[in-house]
Amino acid sequence: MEDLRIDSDRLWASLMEMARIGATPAGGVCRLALTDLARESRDLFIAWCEEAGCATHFDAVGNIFARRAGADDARAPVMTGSHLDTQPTGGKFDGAYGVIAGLEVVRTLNEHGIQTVAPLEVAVWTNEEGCRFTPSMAGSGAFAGVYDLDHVLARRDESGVSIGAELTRIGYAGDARPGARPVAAYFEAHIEQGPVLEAENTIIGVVTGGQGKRSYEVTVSGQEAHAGTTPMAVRRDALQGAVRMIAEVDRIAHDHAPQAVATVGMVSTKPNSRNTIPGTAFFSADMRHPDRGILDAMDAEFRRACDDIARASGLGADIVEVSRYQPVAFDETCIAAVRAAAGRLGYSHRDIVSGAGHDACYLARVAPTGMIFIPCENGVSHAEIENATAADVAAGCNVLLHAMLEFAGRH
Ligand code: HGY
Ligand code: MN
Ligand code: MN
Repeated sequence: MEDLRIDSDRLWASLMEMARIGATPAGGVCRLALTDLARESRDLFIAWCEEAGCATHFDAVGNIFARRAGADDARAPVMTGSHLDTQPTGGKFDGAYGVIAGLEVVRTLNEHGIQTVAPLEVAVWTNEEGCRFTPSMAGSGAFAGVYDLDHVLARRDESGVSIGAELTRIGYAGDARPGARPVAAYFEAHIEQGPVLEAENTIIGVVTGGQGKRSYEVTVSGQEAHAGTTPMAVRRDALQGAVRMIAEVDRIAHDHAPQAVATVGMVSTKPNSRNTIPGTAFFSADMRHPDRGILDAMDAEFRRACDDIARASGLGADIVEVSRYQPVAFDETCIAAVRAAAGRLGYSHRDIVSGAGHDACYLARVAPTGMIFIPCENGVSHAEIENATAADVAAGCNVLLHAMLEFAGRH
């Protein structure tokens, strides 16, 4: 078994074929959750898995599970997977790599006639990115009991369309309630999406856990008025208030350097007219830190800053926290299996905490969980230039194969 390896060319070819669904002229992928492109990618994945002899099903939030029977099929499955939805300016690897790597594990075991004792499952989690619908990681969150099924189905995008309606429209509204079944272990392969592995010329990240995140939507309310006739002293300009609050988001992260990060990715105003003072402004805020206490302190500072600015400017500030998760530690036995597999396979490796959120962060609540990172070019992700090498893609998949085999056993 030690010399068992995946087929790198087959893995790369399937990754590139999947990347054609939603391909952008700049070389990226735009495949938002539950769109027609998402359906196309889901259909392709299911076709590949059924060609590989898997039984497939999907649950009530559209999480897909491709199951390869084990010799003792009554056992809880050893699971892997990730997501197929992308950011608007997404790349070929974020999410899709973990899904296709799981399929390649199945294909490799088929090719070598190897049956595992426990069954294997490859999962595709719904709405991991959280850009079309909030919250992010909604599918894995429903599976792990973080979110109630009805809460997820009722979430709406900016046009008012709900997750439930889109699942029905694209044919992925399953019957099975998410979760409520045992998982022996979960492993997820993913690009690091940051600069550490590449900077250290290291192939495998042995992920020990993930940092915490708090995600907000802020609505600042003032008063529309004429841009030409309203004296500065009497204005209640919602956008000017939002600008000062947004500056505080950045300051708070810098005050908690070097580990804190904070991002304002969405800004809009109403009526959004060049000669009317904005009566309403909206912005998102995303704050993260590996330490729970510091993340809570950042939250308190952010809320206080918004309230102080609103009061000083005669504005209203409504802060809605759309999602949060605490820093998570992965399972020691899964971490050890990843580290040992990387070592046996001769890959340079190092422990690392994930800066990004992943479905694994929620699976860790219901199953022993580990992750495998590989480098990405210049540490860039959530961008059309996102890139990884075929060699690193194959290395991560080989580690995934051997870590899963350690838990599933060979018949
Ligand atoms: O936001 C995240 O960390 C993930 O990429 N959805
Ligand atoms: Mn991802
Ligand atoms: Mn992502």
